[in-house]
Amino acid sequence: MSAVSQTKTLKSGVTIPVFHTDNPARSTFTPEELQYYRDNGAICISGVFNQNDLAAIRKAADDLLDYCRPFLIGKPLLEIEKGQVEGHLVVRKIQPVVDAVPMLLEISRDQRIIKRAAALLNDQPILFEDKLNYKPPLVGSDFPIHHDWGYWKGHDSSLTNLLSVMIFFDDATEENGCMRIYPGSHKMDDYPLNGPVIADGVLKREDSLPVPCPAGSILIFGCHTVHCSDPNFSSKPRRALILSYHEASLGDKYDLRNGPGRECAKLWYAAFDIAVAAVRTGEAWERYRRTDDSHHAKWWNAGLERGVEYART
Ligand SMILES: O=C(O)CCC(=O)C(=O)O
Ligand SMILES: [Fe+2]
Repeated sequence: MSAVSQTKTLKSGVTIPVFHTDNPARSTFTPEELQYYRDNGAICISGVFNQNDLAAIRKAADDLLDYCRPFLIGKPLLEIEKGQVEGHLVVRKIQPVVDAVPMLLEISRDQRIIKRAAALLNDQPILFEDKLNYKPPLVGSDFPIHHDWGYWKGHDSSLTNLLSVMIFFDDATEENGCMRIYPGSHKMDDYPLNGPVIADGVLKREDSLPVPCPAGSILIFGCHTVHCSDPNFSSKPRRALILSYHEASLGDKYDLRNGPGRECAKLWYAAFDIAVAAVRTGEAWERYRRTDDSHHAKWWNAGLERGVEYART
């Protein structure tokens, strides 16, 4: 069954429900939930992941950080926060993630997600994008006013009906930078863009609705739904995994979105490790340098050089 477990009334009088499920395995929507999604372009359902699931997802998020260590500016997969904590670089976001940690691939195929995404896409969902936003304490930065379609539309004109499932494994509150959405924005004609984001002055930040989501909940939103989030100056993390899907009828577009970056990251990471080991054991690292002038060689050599530099500091 489903019931609204939390409401919040803003000054404007708009109410944001968080629908709660006490039967996560059912993975379908009530007519009320479906209507809410169609009207607003986003819906939050709490109680989808239990405490055991959350422990496993938190471990996967830590494993992913370990996979990406050491944190370096310019390293593939990583976005680093501008602010540092006690002189250390802090990870803002990692993308893509399912290659690196098997548990994250499993979640992207979890029936609690897949069945709900299928119900809203009217087709089987195929993974298109996967990222983990760490929104770390004290220095977690904001996200600009945008819809994800602004980032995706250049790939393929058939990609018009994607949705994202955001899995919260920390409580997301107004204090630690919860998502903020513009209800109904998915029904608007094209907003003027500046690059991938909505152009300055078109929408006001204060008109967005904060959507606090408790750990274990999912926020589903369409690729045309405008959203943003505030910085995290609090002492608590606001981590979330965001999985985006398109309809199976389009084929598989994962490589269109991730292919080149994924290949380059694999080469860079492998070369980095080889160079670090070579420098530390006194082996001549230069023998690993590639001399062809291919795109792959460029990424391989960049990883090698960064590894040498890192091992020597
Ligand atoms: O994590 C957030 O607060 C927003 C993330 C987002 O909108 C994105 O990564 O496209
Ligand atoms: Fe987004």
